[in-house]
Amino acid sequence: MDHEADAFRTDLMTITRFVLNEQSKYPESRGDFTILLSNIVLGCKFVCSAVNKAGLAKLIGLAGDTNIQASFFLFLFIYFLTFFLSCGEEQKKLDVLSNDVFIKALVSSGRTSVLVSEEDEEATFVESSKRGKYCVVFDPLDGSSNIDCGVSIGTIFGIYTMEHSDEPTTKDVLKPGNEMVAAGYCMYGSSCMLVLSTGTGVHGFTLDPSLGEFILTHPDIKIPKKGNIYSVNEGNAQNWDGPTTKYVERCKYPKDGSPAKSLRYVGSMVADVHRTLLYGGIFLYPADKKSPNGKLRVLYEVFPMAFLMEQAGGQAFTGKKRALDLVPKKIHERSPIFLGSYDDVEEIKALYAAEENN
Ligand code: FDP
Repeated sequence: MDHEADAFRTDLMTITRFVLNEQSKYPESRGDFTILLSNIVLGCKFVCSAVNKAGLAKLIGLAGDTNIQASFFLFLFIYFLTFFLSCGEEQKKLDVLSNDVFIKALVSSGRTSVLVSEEDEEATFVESSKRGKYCVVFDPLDGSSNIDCGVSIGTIFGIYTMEHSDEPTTKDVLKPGNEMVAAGYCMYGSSCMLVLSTGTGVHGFTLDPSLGEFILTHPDIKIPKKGNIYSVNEGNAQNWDGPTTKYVERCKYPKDGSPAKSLRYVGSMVADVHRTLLYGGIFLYPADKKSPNGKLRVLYEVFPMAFLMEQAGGQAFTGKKRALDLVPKKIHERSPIFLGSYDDVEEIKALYAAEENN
């Protein structure tokens, strides 16, 4: 009997219900944000489905091209040759497809004016008949070097409000991250999970594929105050500056008698930050001699993740200041980033402060 009741949980908190509940707290709200968000959610579902099918489509497509009358060895030769030749191509297609999906979803929402995507060199200015009061910065498929091996990848987004009704310009998104009204990411992994903050905590929703709905599974996520994992591309260690080198050394050989931290690094920002958010610890992509501004992009990687970290009780630091206080000058600007558990980020902040004092 209980089993049956479980199958009809129409009282579940879906993401739509959640956002409508939030909206009802602001009686003056006209539902614009709810409409925008439902379009972002739709984009995530499309990309999730495309990512899940990517590996399969490649195999089915190739099998369909193969003449089943051909000899077994010829079949194997063509199969593997085409398979390997198509690998890079497939990756590019999924990036471009995801970008198209989000641009279409955002423009058709009728609630956006300026869009900045990692995939497009220039910002997109929405035609006047479809304009709305929001600007969205996003990376449609972050961690793309992980697509072909099926490792978790994701979409990252941040939302700003337009404060005027003049012609939109890039100035509308070249604002400090602390002016964002919402940020989130969707991770396409063993499950599809959307993590969102509208400035009142961080909430995680898992896609139920049978319903096609994101269900609230992780309400009010709080990052542990201190963690025991560090996450960094240690292959760049020879080019790091003093404070980063010292910090990672301390993770491995703590001086206070505490156990060494574990290293976990997927190489997909969404996956690495998601684990950091849930388990605690620190994710770092520091500056190095080759990349003095680090690798990650301010608008659609650093800001949204920093926003989520702070909302979950953690911190995000650039090596010089609070990440959300940066004021970007260019839409694809980069910045070093250290984010995660409050105490862990505090430690790296102290090392940079000590260096500055010397
Ligand atoms: P990718 O190049 O695979 O798209 O900025 C993109 C990003 O992945 C992040 O998702 C990830 O955290 C980082 O780059 C990985 O960079 P490294 O390969 O240099 O470690």
